Amino acid sequence: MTQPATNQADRSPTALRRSGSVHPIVSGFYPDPTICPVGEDYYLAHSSFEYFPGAPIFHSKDLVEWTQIGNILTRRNQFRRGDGKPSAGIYGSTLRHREGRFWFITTNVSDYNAGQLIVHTADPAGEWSDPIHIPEAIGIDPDLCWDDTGQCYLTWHALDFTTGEQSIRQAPLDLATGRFTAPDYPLWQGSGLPAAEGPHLYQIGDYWYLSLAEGGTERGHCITVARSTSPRGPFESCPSNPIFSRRSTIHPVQNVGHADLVLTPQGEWAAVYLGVRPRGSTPGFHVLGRETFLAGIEWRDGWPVFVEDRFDVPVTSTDFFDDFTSPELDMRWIVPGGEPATAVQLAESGGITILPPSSGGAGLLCTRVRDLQWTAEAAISGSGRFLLRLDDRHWYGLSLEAGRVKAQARIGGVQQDLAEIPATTNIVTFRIDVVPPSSAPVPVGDAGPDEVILSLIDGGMARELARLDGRYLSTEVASGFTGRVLAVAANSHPAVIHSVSYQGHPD
Ligand code: 6LW
Repeated sequence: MTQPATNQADRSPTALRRSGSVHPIVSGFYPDPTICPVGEDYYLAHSSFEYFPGAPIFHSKDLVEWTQIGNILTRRNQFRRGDGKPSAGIYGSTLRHREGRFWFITTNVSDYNAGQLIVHTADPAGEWSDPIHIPEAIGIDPDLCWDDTGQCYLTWHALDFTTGEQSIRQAPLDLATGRFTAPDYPLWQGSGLPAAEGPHLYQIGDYWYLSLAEGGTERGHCITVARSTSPRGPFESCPSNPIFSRRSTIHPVQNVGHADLVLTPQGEWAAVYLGVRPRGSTPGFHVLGRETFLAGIEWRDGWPVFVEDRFDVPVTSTDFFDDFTSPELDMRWIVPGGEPATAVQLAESGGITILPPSSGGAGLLCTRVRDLQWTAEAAISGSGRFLLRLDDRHWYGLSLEAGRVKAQARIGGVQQDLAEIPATTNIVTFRIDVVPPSSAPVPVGDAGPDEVILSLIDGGMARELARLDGRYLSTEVASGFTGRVLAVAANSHPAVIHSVSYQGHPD
């Protein structure tokens, strides 16, 4: 039986919408959060899958307001490309700080035979080290902890990528070499639900607490915990597991799991965790990927209890205007399966040239969508595309080539031109609007999560070329672990992108 995560008397949708747990602290496709405190500061990192640079890292002073300070994996020798397929690449991770140094351990599933991957640094906003691989630890979701003797332990979700056999395992680790200093062994395997993942160990008082995500990262996701007097176990399962879940509830944030606990300088505990905001008629469609949320943690009878509305999380602006005049690309820009340096040339007069894939580059540049409703525009000349994409088989967009403007859609194996008109100016401005669905998601309705409007700005007015159901750009339809991104791309010729603007429209 799940303990009531809070003592809220009123759990109606209206009441829940007022609770601070409705808004993410980092909105958009920033999943698998891992957090560490350093003095009065907090640092937060995320999985990033096939996108490069990988593992975005954020900073905060209050756990609520976060600013991205960089990406951890910025060199290909840290993040070997592999097949670059959708939802491959960088999975769940752990960020820790010890004796003046930051440690980040993760899995590149595009290079899974290399085992877990560790990088470290003294400056989290700067360059991180070359990788230390741990070939004895095949699987995902690695965690690092240290006991009072300074012995480091690697705990991870051992996964045989061919047989699918899986378990939570641990080994004492030599961080300098990435080698086990003794054979690995099984640890607590969770409360019995499938997909026990995301292990994190914390030494708190007389106990070592081991938290897990169980149930899989969909609607059955939950957080469980066990404790022991040793990091090696044996572990005692919490009698009220799962200690946090939204399964079988009407809460607007679902799929909650994959938590990491953090101790504040004031001696209180909190937790970051992932969740999704599904919209539309059943089964509900989430389009921004898994986002990062914040809860308080109270201790009752020696066990952690989630207090989901401890923090009031405001909606913060995610708006931007980029004319690419800065000497380097802004850290928001990422490339699926490739690297910006081979896809993009900064033009001296501002703007960028995106080279077509035939040149050997990825042919596009992306940035995460961070709001449920928003408007974006891109000024393009010559040849080019402006897309809302989930992956290379699920996207809606506008294309300029040979003086012709097209609205297009790709859903799975089907691609369709939806409208075609002549371009009326050398530099065209494409606009994408995402708005609520026109049909209300009544209990038995068939509404998608939103509608995507593709327009050409013509004579200062938005000329609508297509209006599409957003459900086909959701994770429930496309599958995988990522979320929507905005993309500017080349056609068969190089694209000149003069500027991109984005404006969120909060609920
Ligand atoms: C993550 C693991 C998971 O590493 O999905 O569903 C993986 N659970 O914890 C990618 O987010």
